Amino acid sequence: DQPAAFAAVDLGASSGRVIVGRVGPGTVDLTEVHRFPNTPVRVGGVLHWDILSLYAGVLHGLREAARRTDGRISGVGIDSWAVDYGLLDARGALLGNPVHYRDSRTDGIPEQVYAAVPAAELYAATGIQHAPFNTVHQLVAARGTPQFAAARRALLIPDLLAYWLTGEAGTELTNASTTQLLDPGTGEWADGVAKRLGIDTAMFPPLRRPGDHAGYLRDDVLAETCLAGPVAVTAVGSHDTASAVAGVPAEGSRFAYISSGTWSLAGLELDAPVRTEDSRAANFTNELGVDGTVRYLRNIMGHWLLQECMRQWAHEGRPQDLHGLLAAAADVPPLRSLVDAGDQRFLAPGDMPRRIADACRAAGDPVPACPAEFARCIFDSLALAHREAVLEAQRLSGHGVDTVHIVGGGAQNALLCQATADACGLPVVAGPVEAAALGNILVQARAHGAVDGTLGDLRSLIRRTQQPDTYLPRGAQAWDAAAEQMAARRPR
Ligand code: ADP
Ligand code: LRH
Repeated sequence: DQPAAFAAVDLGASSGRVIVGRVGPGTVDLTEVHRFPNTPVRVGGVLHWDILSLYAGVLHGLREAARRTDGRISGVGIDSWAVDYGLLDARGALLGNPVHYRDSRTDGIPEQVYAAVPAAELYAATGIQHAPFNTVHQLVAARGTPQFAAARRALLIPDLLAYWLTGEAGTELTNASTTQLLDPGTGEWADGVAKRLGIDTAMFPPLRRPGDHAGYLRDDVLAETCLAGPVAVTAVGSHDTASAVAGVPAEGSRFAYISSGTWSLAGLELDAPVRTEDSRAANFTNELGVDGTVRYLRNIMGHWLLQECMRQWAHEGRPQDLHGLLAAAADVPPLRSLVDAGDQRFLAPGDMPRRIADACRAAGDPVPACPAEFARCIFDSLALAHREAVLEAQRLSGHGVDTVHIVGGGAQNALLCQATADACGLPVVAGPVEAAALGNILVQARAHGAVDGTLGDLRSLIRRTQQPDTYLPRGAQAWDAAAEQMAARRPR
């Protein structure tokens, strides 16, 4: 008997992938069947996601999944980046391309939001960090436009794709928590604050939880992908970071995680949200995870800093090869130039080398002079920000850790993994790279009865079937000094 096969659709900010996982008692075997670039498009001055191209990538991936499994997959689960949404009209047609969370339409909006609901109150109600891209700010920015007036429904990105695949609309809980309109304590909409902001949360269809049935692939989708029906779509942790944290191969609860891709999401898994004023001041967020967990974490700019440098260098006619750049960065002396990798000045797209150079100059650090020096500056800065997030999260939550897990594309970056181990003074366990797909697939497999158990049991299956790398910490003194310097630079 072949183990059951499930398809994970995992859309990251830099690429989308469809991964087939074969799951049975004691086995999880992943095959990437399709990967496609995720390239945003600026139209009329507004940065959009190319949602139809992404949907085409999903269909292509499902067709490829069918080819590899004789058309027989048991289920599909979808996860993607958080906060963004599409608006639908009364007949369910998409009104315009979803806007990218890095677009500038929310400039100045948080100030308007906080005038109506003070930041402290919004944090107490939702537990979500201040970030200009949160759905709440995007909805307030969109309010008053003809498009918004015509909208009857809002669907978060993975829910929109699931709607196109199944015809059924729902709002998956882990991603809903990133809207800054949900109470992470109750798992219900925070209607009190939403109303004061003129937002009707009923525009989001009913909530569903990871593991809930989310419909069956439509007949036209089955025909187009050559899959044999019925194929169930299961709600997974549809926020990619929720699925990635479910896919962390941790043992017990004394661990920190860093989901390292376009962003670094660094923090802890807790039983309950931390909504103190200290926590708000430190800009920690309380997003919901699978099985009622809370992802208490900080957003750090992550590999975005490097991706945007690479885009700029290519634009200037001097493209860089990632592997060559990583090797060259390893030869640059460490900790010479550091930037604050949490600084929202790095959020928008555009000439990243210049912004990094400006930040180094302003801090009195040597300005990186070549791509390898920029890369080193970025990895050291990320490692320092990882350390601060891991330490602060423990202090603010009272939950101690003895291991740091790095999952996602960045788990392949040995320089960053070692620097993070050194900076944190803790062992780093790196991998799996495709943790989000694993978390996605295991939640589906459990819903279908192909595996059973708690989140801890799913993680133990990952530990038994995947081979992570371990990086042991080497002397942390240089990092202690760097952390002090960085703290002294920040405005109080
Ligand atoms: P996202 O899900 O946000 O699109 P990923 O988890 O796919 O991101 O991670 C992408 C990042 O991983 C890239 O920006 C790149 O810097 C890093 N990465 C990818 N492959 C490698 C590799 N072989 N070695 C080191 N780093 C890598
Ligand atoms: C990572 C991610 C992150 C969010 C950001 C918008 O892909 O989902 O967790 O904060 O995108």
